[in-house]
Amino acid sequence: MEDLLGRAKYLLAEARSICVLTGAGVSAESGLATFRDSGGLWEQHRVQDVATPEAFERDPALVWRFYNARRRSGFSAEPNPAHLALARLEKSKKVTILTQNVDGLHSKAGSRHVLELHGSLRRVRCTSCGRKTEDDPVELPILPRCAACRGLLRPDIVWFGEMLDPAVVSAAAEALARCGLFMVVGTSAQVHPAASFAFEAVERGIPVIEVNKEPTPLSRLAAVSLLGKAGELLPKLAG
Ligand code: BV8
Ligand code: ZN
Repeated sequence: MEDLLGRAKYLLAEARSICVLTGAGVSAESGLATFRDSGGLWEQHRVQDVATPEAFERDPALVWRFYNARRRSGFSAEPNPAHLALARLEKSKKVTILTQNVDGLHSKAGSRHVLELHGSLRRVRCTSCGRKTEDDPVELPILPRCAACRGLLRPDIVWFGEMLDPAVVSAAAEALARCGLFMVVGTSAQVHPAASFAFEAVERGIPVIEVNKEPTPLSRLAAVSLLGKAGELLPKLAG
């Protein structure tokens, strides 16, 4: 492991511009549940019941109860040493974070260039007029209504089967095109198109450092795959 850490440190020292793709594992040590691990969110809820547009059409109250609970835990969570190490990296490197997380913890830790690929728990969007708002109370009434037009509000989150915001995707593609190192932290690398950015980096010959508690489909393609907790490894790697 020391050798691998040394190799990762070398790759990091060499790079001026870095992209970091993060997933639920980076927030696990902040006390937030991941999705696909044992005890994760998808063990307690079926994806089709809470994270698709069809689920929201069928039973918006069920979906809102799920997201009110996520808002409760997400709003009170604090960044952990992994988020803080990534934020500190910005002092010496150009860092763009591509996160699949909707918890806002990278920004809370001080990272300034964060692309939220799957939206944000803090924002809601009107299903009638499209108006977006944030900083509502933590728990929204069921069912929450738009202040402008009384339309039904939904979480401003990208559900399965929905398109990612094209502006966010193109900003991520630009960051990927100019980076000299791609890091992947705490994601099972199974959800696309988010995971595709990491595979695209491999195809372009950009070195990839992966940090994860367990191997993923990306591990054998990465230049260095570090197995362990993000909150322990990232401070060692990034200083
Ligand atoms: C779309 C929001 C176009 C909810 C989420 C190509 C191939 C195959 C399938 C597809 C494909 N392209 C599209 C698809 C379909 C689908 C998809 O990817 N399906 C997969 C699962 C088969 N994708 C889509 O639908 C996307 N849209 O493609 O649009 C389109 C549109 C219409 C018609 C056709 C095409 C939209 C995807 C958005 C999904 N939204 N959720 C919410 O958050 O409330 S996904 C959900 O998964 C979360 O957002 C989460 O961020 C994301 C990824 O999960 P991870 O973050 O990786 O979490 P996971 O639990 O899996 O893993 C945690 C990891 O951390 C583990 O590896 C664990 O070992 C590690 N870990 C744990 N603790 C630690 C740790 N590591 C380090 N330290 C620790 N302490
Ligand atoms: Zn409205």
